[in-house]
Amino acid sequence: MPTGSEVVPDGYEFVVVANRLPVDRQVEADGTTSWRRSPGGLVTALEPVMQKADGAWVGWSGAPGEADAPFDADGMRLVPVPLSAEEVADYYEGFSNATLWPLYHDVIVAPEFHRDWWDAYVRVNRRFAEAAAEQASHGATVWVQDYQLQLVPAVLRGLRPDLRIGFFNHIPFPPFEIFAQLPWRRQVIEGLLGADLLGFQRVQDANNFLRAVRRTAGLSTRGQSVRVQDAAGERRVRAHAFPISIDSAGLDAMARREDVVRRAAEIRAELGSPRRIALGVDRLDYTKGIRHRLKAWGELLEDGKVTPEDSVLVQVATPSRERVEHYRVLRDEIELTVGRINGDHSRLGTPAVHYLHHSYPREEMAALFLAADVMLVTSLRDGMNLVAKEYVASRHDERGVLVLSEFTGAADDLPQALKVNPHDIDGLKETILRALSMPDAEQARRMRALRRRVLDRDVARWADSFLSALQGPQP
Ligand code: GDG
Repeated sequence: MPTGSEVVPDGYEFVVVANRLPVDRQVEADGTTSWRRSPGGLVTALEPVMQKADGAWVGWSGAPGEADAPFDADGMRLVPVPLSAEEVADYYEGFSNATLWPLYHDVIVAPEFHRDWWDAYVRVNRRFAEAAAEQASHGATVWVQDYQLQLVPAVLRGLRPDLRIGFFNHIPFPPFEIFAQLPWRRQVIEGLLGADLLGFQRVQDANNFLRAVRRTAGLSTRGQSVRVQDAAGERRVRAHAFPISIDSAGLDAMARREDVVRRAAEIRAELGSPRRIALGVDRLDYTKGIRHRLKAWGELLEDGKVTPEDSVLVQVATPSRERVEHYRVLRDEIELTVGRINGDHSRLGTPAVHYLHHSYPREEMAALFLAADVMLVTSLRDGMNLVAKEYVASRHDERGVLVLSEFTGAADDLPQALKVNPHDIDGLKETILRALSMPDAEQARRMRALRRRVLDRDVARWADSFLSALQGPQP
């Protein structure tokens, strides 16, 4: 795939800056390097824009050490940014995933504040900004992604005042009372204010950000915008909600494929149809409420409201951030709980819970969605939750019930789902029972309405609306 490292003299008109490149670096047995496309909603959404606009993507390869030279793939320029092993530990696993991630998710676990992690975050953000500044043509649009890179907008503006800079936060932005704990809150706000447009998942997140601007930077806001003064003069920065979505048509088409439909029937048969299947699909993360879901399911078995003969819970828990302590502890807790539930309730050949700590191909995920009677999304806090939208996009048969936590961004977008407060275990149990026994006609009515929304508001529309707000005339 790589085609050399020649520098394009004029630079690129559209530059995405994200922690990760949309490819994974593979080292082959003979020591050579190859790149494998890592499929994800973001790259699917941005690929057409990239190809049309002459685009570059700046990001880390996922492996520590020296960075490879920039190369071209799938119609875009990929620009690897190097991270040393220590920077991976301090900037990525440390400040991003053990400070910001818990802080921005309602402190479900306690965030850790370490000055050397912060120093690494500052250093690495500067490096990403410098790499973007080198790639962008005069007046280019640069779109910075997510919480790992909140300082990039201001550094980039300092280096290249000619650019149009956007930032999108994929995770929640916390209420000021929580954000205020961050020892470097002012620097983070100033970093973000380097952008022209800040995108958030929910209106609430944009409002939390604007309040943090007032409280931390002492600036006054007007509606959804704030005036800032910097070296280049006075600018207006806007903060709005742009709820992200998925490649709905792509997933709908995949779920209609004959092999996927056949595989879904196979899964149902393997699990002992007509058993009802409840499904959870999450990265193994404490924000996803997997323990709450297991608690509710365990109690339903305990109460005899579900039995392993009539229902089964399938929990896919994709391995995630396994070098971060809280994630190791969570995995142990979940596996202990699953073991207990199965020990207490399973029958030979009929487990009460299927727990799968793997990552699966997209086709298998689509087949699982299509096979599941009930989808359980019980996050304690979630920026959006794409799994909820993927379940809906897969259900061309207009069957299945989505149980959805109120604490997800998706809850604002999917009003016909059955809403739950995952902390209310009794409420969660009742809702699961209601979902398991919902009549076909009601399932169809709800699913039809959900599908209209998910198919209409897809990820391409999300990218278009953000980029037209960013590139349009500045108010
Ligand atoms: C962050 C925010 C926001 C999971 N297991 C497998 C697999 N997946 C895919 C899902 C889905 C994606 O990973 C997970 O997306 P989520 O939105 O559910 O959650 P986060 O990873 O926490 O994402 C979140 C998102 O950013 C986008 O802005 O919605 O709130 O936290 O697409 O299907 N895919 C495959 N195999 C697996 O085993 N192929």
